[in-house]
Amino acid sequence: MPKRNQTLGEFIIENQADFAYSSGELSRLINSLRLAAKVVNHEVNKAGLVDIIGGYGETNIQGEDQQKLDVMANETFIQTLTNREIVCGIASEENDDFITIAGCDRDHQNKYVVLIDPLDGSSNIDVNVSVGTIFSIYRRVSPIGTPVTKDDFLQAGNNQVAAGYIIYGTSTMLVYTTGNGVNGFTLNPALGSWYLSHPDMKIPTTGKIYSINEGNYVHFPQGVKDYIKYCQEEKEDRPYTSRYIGSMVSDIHRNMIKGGIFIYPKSSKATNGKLRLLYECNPMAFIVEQAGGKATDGFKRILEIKPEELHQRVPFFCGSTRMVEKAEEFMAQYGD
Ligand code: P6P
Repeated sequence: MPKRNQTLGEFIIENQADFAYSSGELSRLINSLRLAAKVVNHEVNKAGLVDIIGGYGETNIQGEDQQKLDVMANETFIQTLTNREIVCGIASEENDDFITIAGCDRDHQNKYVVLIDPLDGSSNIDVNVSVGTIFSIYRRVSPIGTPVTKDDFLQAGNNQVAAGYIIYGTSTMLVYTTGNGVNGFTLNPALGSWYLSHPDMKIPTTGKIYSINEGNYVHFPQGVKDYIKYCQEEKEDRPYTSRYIGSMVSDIHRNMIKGGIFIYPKSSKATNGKLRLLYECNPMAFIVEQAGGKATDGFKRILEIKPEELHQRVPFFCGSTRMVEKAEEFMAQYGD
């Protein structure tokens, strides 16, 4: 049973047996992510003081303007994971293709691949709103000691061995699962240590918060429009409260604690929605399901979707089970 205020290091050692197949590699992998998170946290928190805020002058494969912190975070996580020689491949929102770690085709026996959104919500950076990092970890499916292949990354979300997010907010938290529940650790920046502040996190089965960008209302499927009106009705348990930060990690973290639903649906402007399956929806879905919640594309479970492309997008309905089920009822009336 997790002990409140245990450090992350103590927690990992105590729960080593929980890491499926792990010969300590997964523990070392989580440890390297927490080191990178501290570096990124330091940069994010001082961004206002140095010339690191603002555009990097280039765009990523998503066609989004890369923010300087995006690039810094991406380089930090990739370098830390590479230096520690724990993984054999990395895929990132900021990189067009996956990265093969040198040596994984001969020297070392590394068996994990990591998929990462190094700084989610980066459009909020310049306005000082919380942003986050999201990571997803799989065992490779190609033979150990050979170069990684795209199939190592295009695995359904229910194959994940671990997933987590870091939220750089009023405090910095690392929230992750290895398939045995969800635990949240808060960074004490003075000591550089992470403390177990949210043991065994469970999302409320229902809630009163809905998170969706209603600016796109006219472009939504009818089922989404009907659900939004349902949330706004004057009834015994409604209207709900609308909260939308524009940083998925922040919106979902709030809903994890208070209960709620986050929806980024498809629309006539974005026929598969905006969020990426591999390094945004799958890890968040794994975490929310492990906390007792639900995550679908409005119809089917996110973790059962077989990926076709590294950067593919999916519609995303995620949060308190009862709320996701109610939204799905409206979606089912129209079938798309
Ligand atoms: P919109 C941030 O860019 C992000 O990927 C998610 O973190 C966030 O939920 C979404 O996009 C916001 O998108 O179109 O509502 O601004």
